[in-house]
Amino acid sequence: MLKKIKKLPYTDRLNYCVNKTAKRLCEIIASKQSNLCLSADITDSEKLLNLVDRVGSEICLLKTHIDILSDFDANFLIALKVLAQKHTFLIFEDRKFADIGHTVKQQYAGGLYKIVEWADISNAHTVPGPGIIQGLQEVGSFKQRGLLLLAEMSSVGSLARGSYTQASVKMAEDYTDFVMGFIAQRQLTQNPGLIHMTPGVQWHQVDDSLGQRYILPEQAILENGTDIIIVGRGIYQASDPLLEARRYREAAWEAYLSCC
Ligand code: 5BU
Repeated sequence: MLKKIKKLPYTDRLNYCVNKTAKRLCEIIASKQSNLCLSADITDSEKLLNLVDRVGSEICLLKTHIDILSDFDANFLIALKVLAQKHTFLIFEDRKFADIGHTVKQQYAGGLYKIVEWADISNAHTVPGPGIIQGLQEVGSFKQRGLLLLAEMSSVGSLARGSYTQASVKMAEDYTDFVMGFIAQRQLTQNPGLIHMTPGVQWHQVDDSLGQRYILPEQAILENGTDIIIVGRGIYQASDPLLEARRYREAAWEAYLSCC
């Protein structure tokens, strides 16, 4: 017998979000009826933009790995922003910052990618301690960005578990003006203002050959209590990515509604 986790509708949850990007994300989720994030791990910018234009109607959030693009230039970001406006989704750069505050501040604001300029959301490991949040916040809060903490990972043998995960939750609760939630495999806090996003979601596979471990969309939301599913290969490797994105969106949305 499935034990369902109780949730508030996103239209109510946004009232609990301290972070502005979290509020905006809740609004988009509610209006598009989509708690689906596409992980667009494509290395060619034109192909990536075509994919995003095709499935943009189905997603609330687009997750990028900007450093895997083989032909990155600033025009790509302009085109991506145009698509984000056209389809109304936010952009999440899955940068996984992991250094001391002083260094991550420079990585967030500068370098080739200037992530803070265009990514509404980014994420950080908690292994360095709260200084990583403070460093990123010095750059990000000025632009009202949101940060997700990596409290758990989807991969086999991940060390982000137990007391590490609990300490990450405590860190988030200490910085709710900038930290908007978690990357995790399940709900970690009852605080409705913090959003849980779960990667490693797919219907057709249980794992890949490099340690990725998949769960089903329904399992992620109904059993584990997450808020947003992150799907990559399950969508962009499908023969019809739009149809597949729509199926993931509908499944994740129905699952969430049934918890409300
Ligand atoms: P997939 O194709 O759906 O397996 O892609 C998953 C994406 O989520 C990929 O970009 C990973 O880098 C990302 N990811 C993950 O799979 N597991 C994690 O714990 C974290 C990120 Br954090």
